[in-house]
Amino acid sequence: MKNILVIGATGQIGSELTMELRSRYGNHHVVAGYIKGAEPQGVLKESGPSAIADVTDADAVAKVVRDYQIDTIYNLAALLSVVAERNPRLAWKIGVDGLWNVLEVAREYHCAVFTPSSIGSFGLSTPHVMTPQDTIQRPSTIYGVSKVTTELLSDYYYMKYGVDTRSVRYPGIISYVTPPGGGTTDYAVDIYYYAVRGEKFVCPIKQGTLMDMIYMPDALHASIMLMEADPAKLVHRNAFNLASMSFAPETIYASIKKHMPQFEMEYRVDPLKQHIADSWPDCMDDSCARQEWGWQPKYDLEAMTTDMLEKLRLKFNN
Ligand code: AKB
Repeated sequence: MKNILVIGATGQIGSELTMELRSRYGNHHVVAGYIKGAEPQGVLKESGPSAIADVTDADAVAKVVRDYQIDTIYNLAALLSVVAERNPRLAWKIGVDGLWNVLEVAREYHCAVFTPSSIGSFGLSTPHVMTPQDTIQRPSTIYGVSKVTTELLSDYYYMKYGVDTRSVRYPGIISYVTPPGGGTTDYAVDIYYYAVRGEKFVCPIKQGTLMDMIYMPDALHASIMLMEADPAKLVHRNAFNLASMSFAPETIYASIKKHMPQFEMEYRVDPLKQHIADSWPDCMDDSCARQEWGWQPKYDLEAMTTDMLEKLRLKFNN
């Protein structure tokens, strides 16, 4: 990777991935791609180049790729599961038609492409415990349908045109920097904000609902590691199960309570979020990622809670 374009650079993952890539490859080698109305701010804007890169406009993406001699694209443009369910057409336009545009540009300009998939690519008929790498993928959400399609389309471009496509199935990502917007796993981020602000948390997910989660530093590390991996060792490409920790609401609550005994939580289940959560794995088997490119997470729930609380206290000055 010499010159990298991050599409969706001002989003939850993109804002941190862009900065991490800049620290590794040099500020001027990483372009923050954004859409109108979501311009980079602060250090993201000042530390390196940025350009409009809207996946629904193939010419605009091609121009950035040409202007900056891009050889690797991180395509993070997507709507998360809950918002996608409210606007399925837009979710498809960004997630699938957008990827098609990116892959066409990548084919023409010989770029490698990373397009994340998700635990959302699985459905009720998928084995929920230690979900295998290769298994049933019949999701019931448009988010899942588009994620399965992006996995297949990425494989297709690799097989037919030799485009170097790679991907992981992200669990719910937890971070203290940029809040997520409209995901089913967002509760596991929100809960820390409520705890640090000293407020009671109302959990939209039922007790006992297990989902895979990952702390942002591990998610970033995995995404970069995979793109740097030796292609000769990759049996799979789109997309690797990526696991780190799996917990239910009562477990993350207990983890926070160890640091803040006065913290309170009650349940008020959101039917849409619960329906989506119930269709996703309890925990994935990520042994292919471990074997093929050496994936190994650093954070478990306790280490993440300690770091999240510390960083959020600094952020809110309390
Ligand atoms: C969501 O909840 O929609 C995302 C995901 C797990 O893909 N965080």
